Amino acid sequence: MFTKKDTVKAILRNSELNLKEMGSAFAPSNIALCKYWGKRDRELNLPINSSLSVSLADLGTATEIKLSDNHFDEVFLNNERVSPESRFYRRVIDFVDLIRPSNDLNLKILTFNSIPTAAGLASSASGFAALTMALNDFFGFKLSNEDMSVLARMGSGSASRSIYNGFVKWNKGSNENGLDSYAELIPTVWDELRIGIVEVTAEEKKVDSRNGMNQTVETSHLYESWPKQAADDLDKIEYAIREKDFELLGKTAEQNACSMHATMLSGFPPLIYWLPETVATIHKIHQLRSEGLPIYFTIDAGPNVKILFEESVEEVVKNQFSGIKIIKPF
Ligand code: 2P0
Repeated sequence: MFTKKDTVKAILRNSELNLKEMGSAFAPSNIALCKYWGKRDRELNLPINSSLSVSLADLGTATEIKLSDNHFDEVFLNNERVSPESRFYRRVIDFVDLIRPSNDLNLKILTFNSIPTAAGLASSASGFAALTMALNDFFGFKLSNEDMSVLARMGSGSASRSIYNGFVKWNKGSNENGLDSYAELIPTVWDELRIGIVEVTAEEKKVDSRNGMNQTVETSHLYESWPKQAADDLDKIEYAIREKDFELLGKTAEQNACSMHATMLSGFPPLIYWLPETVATIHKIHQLRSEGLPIYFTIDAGPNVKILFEESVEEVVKNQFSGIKIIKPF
């Protein structure tokens, strides 16, 4: 079996250590229009299906890395020291341990999130992408985006997509070693596209995505139909992006998200990330759409709703959904 360490060895085989005083990077968060849901390899985070996302511009994670003045690793999140006992610290340092060339290099890692942590807005995606890019910068490895995408993927699957801005496709790959499972940029610019985030709650969810997707794959009979649906949706979304066909993009993304949630509902115990306000927001979107407003939604493994629309209806959307945060991805 191929391990994470084997992957790092393969990626770094031609890289030389060229330590800088400080490494830094910013990575955007991303929202999938065709979702990643289910792993074929849990050690390497290899997905069952390919996925496609759009990055969220300046909403994401900035990371700075330097040598620690102490004989231990230090992690800060939004200027506050993170306890070495916490899950956050462990996940960061386990990842750093994979990549750092020597255990003598104790690091000080400063992480700044411009999104609420664990509010269904994929902070692990931007977090591991920024950490990967900042480590690459600090150690002077000069890795390609594809190589960094492979590394980030091992921290969190969706992080493979947060290496880039804009539309991003994560090819599932077929190789057991996962070296062909990385994300690539789709170089289409869609200036008019907007994403509105309706934050139903900023509370941490009870079942994280990782456990949610594993539980679904193990127990949902509907999951069988998911890989084919995801592949078909991906084709449609790529076509919609190429043709700038907003209706096709919106309705495919909405159906893809609802199908993913259907697989969660049909597992056991049923996994229901939606709250009453989530459902109310969905009904409101459908009502407005039936009145002629071209808006669609997508929802990740959480209760928050992301509304997809174009610039021409921005004012109407703002007035209809109070407190909505509107993002211009391009
Ligand atoms: C996505 N999600 O494509 C899907 C849709 C959530 C729902 O990727 O176990 O945190 O770290 O690989 O990346 C969230 O899953 O899971 C996710 P791991 P991750 O955005």
